[in-house]
Amino acid sequence: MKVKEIVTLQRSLLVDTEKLLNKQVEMEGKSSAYYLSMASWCDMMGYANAAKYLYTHADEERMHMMKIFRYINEAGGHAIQPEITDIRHNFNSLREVFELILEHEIKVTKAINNIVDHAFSVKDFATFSFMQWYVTEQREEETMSRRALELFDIIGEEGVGLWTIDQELGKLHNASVQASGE
Ligand code: OFO
Repeated sequence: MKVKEIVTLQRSLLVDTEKLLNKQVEMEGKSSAYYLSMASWCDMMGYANAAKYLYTHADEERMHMMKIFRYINEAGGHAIQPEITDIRHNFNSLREVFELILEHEIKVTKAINNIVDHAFSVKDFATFSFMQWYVTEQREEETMSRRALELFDIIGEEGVGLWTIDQELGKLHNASVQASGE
């Protein structure tokens, strides 16, 4: 009997779904590493609140990764610890950091939607239901990233602008921590 057949007899998680979920594990792991690297750059540059925001965000991304990781194994699959490479360490400006975050979050939303679409099409309603948490989370993360980026236009970067933006990022961080603790 071929490996694929054995797998099908012992679980309802399809091989294709497992592959997509493992790809998402990698994406969340990369997000965590990416935000940790950005946090370090912000810290080094003296943007203390932006750093705090990003350290927390990096932890959250690891939590996102682990939720899927455990789900794969609980469903009878094999969660794969991803290779994390090609992480950028230097950035041109604080604004660039937040532009990259929004761009990245939009990519993540597309990947999540793709898994949800796949799960529905193969009638894997357990995975479909499990992924709903991520759908909601991505909506919140995109909104948050957009709010952060808007600060640069609203406040402006001249004079004490960057200092003020960093203060506002601290408030955004506190609001998000409070909301996730509710
Ligand atoms: Fe995992 O939500 Fe951001 O990337």
